[in-house]
Amino acid sequence: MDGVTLLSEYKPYPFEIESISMTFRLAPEATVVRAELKLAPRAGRADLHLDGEELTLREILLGGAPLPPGAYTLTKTGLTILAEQLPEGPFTLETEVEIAPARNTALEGLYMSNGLYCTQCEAEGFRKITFYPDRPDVMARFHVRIESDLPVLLSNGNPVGLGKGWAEWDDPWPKPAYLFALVAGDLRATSGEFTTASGRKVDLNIWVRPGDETRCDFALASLQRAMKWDEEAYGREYDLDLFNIVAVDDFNMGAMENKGLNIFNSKLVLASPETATDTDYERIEAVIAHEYFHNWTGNRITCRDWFQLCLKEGLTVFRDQSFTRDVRLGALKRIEDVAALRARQFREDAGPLAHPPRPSSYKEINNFYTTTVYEKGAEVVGMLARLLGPEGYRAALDLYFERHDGQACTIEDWITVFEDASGRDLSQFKLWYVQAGTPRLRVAERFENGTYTLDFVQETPPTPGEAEKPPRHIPIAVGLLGPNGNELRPTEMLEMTQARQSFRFEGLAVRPVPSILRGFSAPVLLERATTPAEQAFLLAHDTDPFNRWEAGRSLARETLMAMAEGGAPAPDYLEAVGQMLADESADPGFRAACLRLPGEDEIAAAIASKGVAADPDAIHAARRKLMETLAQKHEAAFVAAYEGAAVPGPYSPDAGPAGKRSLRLATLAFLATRDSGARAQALFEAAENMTESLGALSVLVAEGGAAAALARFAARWGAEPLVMDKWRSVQAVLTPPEAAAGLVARLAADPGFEWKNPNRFRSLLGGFAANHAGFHRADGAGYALYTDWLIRLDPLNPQTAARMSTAFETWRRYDATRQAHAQAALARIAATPGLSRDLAEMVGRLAG
Ligand code: 0A1
Ligand code: ZN
Repeated sequence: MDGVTLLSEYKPYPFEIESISMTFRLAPEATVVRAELKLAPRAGRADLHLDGEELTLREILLGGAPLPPGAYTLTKTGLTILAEQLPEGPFTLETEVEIAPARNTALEGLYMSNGLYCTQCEAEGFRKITFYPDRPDVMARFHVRIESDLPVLLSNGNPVGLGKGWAEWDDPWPKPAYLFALVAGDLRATSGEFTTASGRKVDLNIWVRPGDETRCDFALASLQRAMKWDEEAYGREYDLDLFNIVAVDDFNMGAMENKGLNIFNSKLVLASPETATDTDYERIEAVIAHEYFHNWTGNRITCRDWFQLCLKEGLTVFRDQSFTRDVRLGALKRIEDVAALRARQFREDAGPLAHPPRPSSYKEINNFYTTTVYEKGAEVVGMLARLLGPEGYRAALDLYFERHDGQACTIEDWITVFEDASGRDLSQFKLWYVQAGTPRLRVAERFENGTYTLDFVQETPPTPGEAEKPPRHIPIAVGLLGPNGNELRPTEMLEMTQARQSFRFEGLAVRPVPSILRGFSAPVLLERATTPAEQAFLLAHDTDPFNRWEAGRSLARETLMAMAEGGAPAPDYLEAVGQMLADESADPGFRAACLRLPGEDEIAAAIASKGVAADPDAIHAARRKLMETLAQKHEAAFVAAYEGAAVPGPYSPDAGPAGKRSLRLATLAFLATRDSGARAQALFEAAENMTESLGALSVLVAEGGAAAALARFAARWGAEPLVMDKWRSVQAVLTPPEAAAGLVARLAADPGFEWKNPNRFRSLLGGFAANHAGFHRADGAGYALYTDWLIRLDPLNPQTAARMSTAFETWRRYDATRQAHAQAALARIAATPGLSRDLAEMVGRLAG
């Protein structure tokens, strides 16, 4: 197939790169990059191929002598020197190229953001900087000299020289090119330090634009917490004298783990109580940790090729999730992670973009930075940890670091480590890595003569390119409860390996209530015929907090599904909500999570999975109706919970106060259906932190009465782009469906809307795609508007355009009219002249 890369065609690179020494002479329109590579053939003679794109070659020297034009070939994708031109032993190759960072709108390679030079090289951006084997299994030592009049000049590793107009950096750790970074600009540091367990003092800096220094303390403290945690939980110490983080305004993703020089989207660094929400704080802490943890899982041990991406990403997400569970409220964090996994990854797995955590082919690797690689990858690591237990898992990880430090590895290497550390055969378990799709796990139960039996059946529906799915190895955590809520059997890890399998529990005096898949022990869809009464019982009594939440969630989901089809809410559910509201013994953040209704997309997915076309308008109306019904039935209890959750005193982003604010805002949304938003208006006016200000504003927008509040918010925050992203986003997500497309079109047409910046674009268009009934409008106006903007963004920033096209991954869930509109939108994108490879691959898969 054209332009397809296959895992099966992997071949080692025939040369070793001992070192690369680079000099950058920075200029916006004509930066000159000189690179000197020291190479040695690995085995036998081979042509030398170096990747390179959009580079103007000015000079090329082999062994110090100019290479005549006939001695090499230059194409759009690289440079090749035939084997016969090369010496038999080690040699040097020098190139000088010219690039134009100011014209780089794709934000890949060396580009400029607000007067700042910065780089993004993962996955294949280094080839836009110089000619080089741009693949992760080629690891080399980098020496970098930067020449520029800008005050701060940074690269990887340790600084080794600094003068007027130049700086030199040396990274002692061999690394793949995707971890290279360079930053130059007028930046200010917030500095701190960390002393490692073995006594190395590390200087820490968070670099930001002048004026933003006041918002860096939390990021710095998060970094220090992450460094400590990695020593305690994984025995991993930092390995350089310096760790730099830089915040940039234009960035396609969240952040990047370049060795010793992490580059962050500014929204994931900058935080103050007035400008950042509790959710922002939690995410900043998690992403700072994530990138830091990559120093070992990604940088010291990297990936052999990009098919192995989940080797570093799944593991590193698992590590950052564990970190957040440890430093905040573990049970609540697990609930948030699972809710996000189901909303995004299960959705991906159920649609045309489904792929395994380790895919076996791709056209554009940037399209595989997916929730399947990241979040499902993390779940798979979590299952390994559950199967081996805490000590077994730690032993396996110790072995992984010991055996593979300094190497570029595969998923096979990783599994072998777990097999060797545990003595278990994990060949069936490996299917989780190489097959797509979410297994469905059906369970029935029997109780006879004191023996309780659970009969499980597993089945994974077909996904693109995979018709047959053999059974998986599934860890199923089960506990049994007695009739009054006491625990009859503590949690036990059942291991299912067959298509059908039964598990018996003996010696029970009464029929138990089972609590199955505790802690979400495997990423599966559990199906069990149960009654609302039993779910309400579990919501009230389960000793596993995750399953408590889960019981309430499925009750709510089933109630909403029934209501969307014209039914009435389940009385058991209405009662259960009253109990949860009044349960002051439960953690406030947990109560908030239990009270919040499932989103409309989740209901649509559940309806569609039964083979029925989802009706976005009916779902929206049902959700609205359920909020009103609950608020009416329990008004006094909502008021009490709202008032009881006030957090007086100075703001702290800690889990305790954040949980209370979350309860306060969850109850506020219900109360707004009774008081026409009066409480929300009052909270908006009194709010002293962004969490409450934005929370109250969101409620007002959803109620359709936010004009004055929106104007006030914009007047206060007009000069703060990151805050205005929130302003745009709440409107795009929450404006009532019939008005949403018109509103988004107006906000997008505002000349002040800087749509070329990915944060701005995502805040508005990404927000709109999350407005379920607004985006999936029956007349196709939502799809058409969105498509216009994707087509406009693609020539400038293909990566972000392609990523955002995933809004169309669910089009088959809806009725024939909506399907036809979605197909027309995809066809219109596909027919656009000059479409990027990124977006072309996506629309091909989406339509397929
Ligand atoms: N490795 C980073 C994410 C990242 C991936 C690709 C990028 O550009 C294409 C940028 C960042 C992480 O996992 O945080
Ligand atoms: Zn990562």
